[in-house]
Amino acid sequence: MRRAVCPGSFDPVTNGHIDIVQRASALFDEVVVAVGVNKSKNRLFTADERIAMLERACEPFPNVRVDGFTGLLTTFCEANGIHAIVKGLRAVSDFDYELQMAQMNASLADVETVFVPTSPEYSFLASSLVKEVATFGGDVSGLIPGFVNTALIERLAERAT
Ligand code: COD
Repeated sequence: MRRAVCPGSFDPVTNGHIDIVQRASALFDEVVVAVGVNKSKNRLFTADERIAMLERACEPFPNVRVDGFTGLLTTFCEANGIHAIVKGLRAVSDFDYELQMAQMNASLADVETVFVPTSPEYSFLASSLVKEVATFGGDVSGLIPGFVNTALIERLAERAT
């Protein structure tokens, strides 16, 4: 079985993430979307919330499951029999860091990183920008699933009070 992981922070999941997961699901028998849980990082959504949002967003893809992981991604790969990491690439700026991580991961475990180029309509899309625009009242409803937009507006309103 060809199994791959799509790792990320997904704080929150965007249409750009979903596009990469969907395309990975067409290339591999099974895809695990792995949510990195790093307690030292200040996230807008908890790990459980991010996992729940991804599970809902990935419902249309039967060979995709969602999990959380702590520690090294390569440890998660080894524990799950995964030898392929799928990463989305938006721009050259992504490539510099992603290449470094790919080479480090390959030195740690028997894993290959597969880069999937972003679809042009998502090339500017990042969770951090979505949060920033939404914080100042901008409309990001076309960039994230509707239920994520609702959760985002609610969470930002809670934070503002
Ligand atoms: N179009 C295409 N791809 C996109 C888009 C878009 N619009 N937006 C995001 N992506 C891709 C990113 O390029 C990335 O590949 C993936 O989606 C996830 O993005 P994010 O921003 O949600 O997640 P990141 O980049 O913060 O996740 C980083 C990891 C959690 C994967 C990384 O930190 C990690 O592996 N951590 C575990 C600790 C570890 O093993 N460290 C050693 C690394 S060598």
